[in-house]
Amino acid sequence: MAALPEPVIQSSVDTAPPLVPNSGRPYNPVVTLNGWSLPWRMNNGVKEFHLVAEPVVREMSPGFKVNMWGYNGQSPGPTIEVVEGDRVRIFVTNRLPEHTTIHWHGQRLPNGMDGVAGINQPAIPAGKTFVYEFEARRPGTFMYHPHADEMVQMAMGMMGFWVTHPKGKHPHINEVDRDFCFLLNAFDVEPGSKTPKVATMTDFNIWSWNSRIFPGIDTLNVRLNDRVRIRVGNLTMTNHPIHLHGHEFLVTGTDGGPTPPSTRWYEVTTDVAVGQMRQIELIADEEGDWAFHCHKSHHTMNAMGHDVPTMIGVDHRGLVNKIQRVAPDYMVMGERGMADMGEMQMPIPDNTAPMMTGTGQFGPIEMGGMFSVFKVRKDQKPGDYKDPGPYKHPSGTVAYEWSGAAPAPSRASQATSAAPADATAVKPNGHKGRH
Ligand SMILES: [Cu+2]
Repeated sequence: MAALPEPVIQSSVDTAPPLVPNSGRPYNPVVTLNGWSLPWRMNNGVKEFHLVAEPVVREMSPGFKVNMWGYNGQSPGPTIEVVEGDRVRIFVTNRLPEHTTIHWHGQRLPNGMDGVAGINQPAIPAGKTFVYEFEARRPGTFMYHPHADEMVQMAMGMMGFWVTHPKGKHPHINEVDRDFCFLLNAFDVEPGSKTPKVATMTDFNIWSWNSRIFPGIDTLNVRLNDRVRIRVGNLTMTNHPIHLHGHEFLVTGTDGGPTPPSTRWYEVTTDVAVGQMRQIELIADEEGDWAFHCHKSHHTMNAMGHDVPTMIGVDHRGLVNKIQRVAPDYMVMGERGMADMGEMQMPIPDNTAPMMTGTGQFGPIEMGGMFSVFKVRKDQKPGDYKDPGPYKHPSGTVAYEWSGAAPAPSRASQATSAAPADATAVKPNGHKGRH
C-alpha cells in the first residue's frame, strides 16, 4: 500500500460548490450547507479518503465561536460522496486527546468495519491511524459518527454526511438539478463560554444545522422549476419536524434507501427522528423567499430562549426604575410578547449568539437556530448557488395595512346566545364527569 493520502483540511465555513468528480464513476454531486465534500484519490480502483479526527473551532454564526471536535478542520466533518459499487478505503487518523472510532451509519458492510469500539474493533488510540475498507453496496443517504465515548464525542460535534450515488439510472431515484444535504445537531453552550457541556441529556440551548445557527446558515438558492432534493440526517437527541413554506414535497428516501414511488405522499413537514435520515424532493415552482425550518419553535431560537418567565400582560412601569437603582443592568422583557428581542441590543456575555436575529427586507426575522430560507428565482443560473438577495415582490403581492374604516364588531350579537357554563362529558364506560 502506498503512503497515506494527504489529508485535506477546510477552514472556511462557507457552503463549498459541488465537488465534481474528476476520477471514478460519474455522478451528480451534492451541496453541503456550510460544508464541503472530501476529495479522494484513486489507488488501483479503490477510492481512498483520509479523515482526521481533531479539535476544531467552529464559528456557529458570525462572531460566535465554539470549541468542538470534528474532522479535517470542521464540525461536521466533510461529506463523503461515492457511487454504488465503489470500493472505498478510509484512513482515520486520531488527533483527539482520547481514543475514537467511526461508525458508518446505515451502510451494509463487513461486521468488522462497522466501527463500534469493543464489538467490531479496538478503539483507535490517540495518535494512531486505522483503515476502514468496504464496498458501498446500496445507494442512499448515510451519516458517520464515533461509536467510542459517543456521548462526549457527538456532543462535541463529531459527525459527517455520506451520500452513495446510484450507479446509472435507478427506478426509484430521480435525477435532480440541486441536491442539498445537512445534519441536524445540538449543543449546550453556556452563554459567555466556548465549550459545549458534554453531559447534557435533553436541555440543549443551541439547535443547529451543520453546527451553524441562523443567521449563520446559508440559504438554499435554486432556479425556478428546478427539481430539488434535500437530504437531512438527525444526530441530536430529539426529533425535528422539518417544514418548507410555499411548496409540497415527497419523502423520496429514508434510512433504508429510496422509497418506492407508490409509497410516497405530499407533505409540507416531515419529522426526522433521532438517528434517522430523510430525503425530500420537490419542484421549486413558486418564486420567492420561502422559510425552511424546524417546526419546534424553541429550535428556531438560540441560547437564552429558555427559563425566561412569561411576563405578557404584566405592567412593569415604575418597577424597572426602582430595580435599576440597585441593579443598573436590569431589564424587563416580554410584557408585550418577546418580539422586541429580535432588534434589542442588550448586554449579553461575550461570545454569546443573540437569541434571535437576522434581518430581512421588511425588518427583523426574529429567528435563530434551525432556520434558513429557500430562495427560488427565475434568473438563478444553473449551477449557481450564490445568494440572489431579497426577493423582489411583484407589485400588489405583499400583505399590506388596511387603512379604511374599521369594520363594526360582530361579537355583541353572538354573546347573547346562551353558552353552557360548563360541559357534561359522558364517558363510554357510563361515568359522568363535570369539567
Ligand atoms: Cu427541531
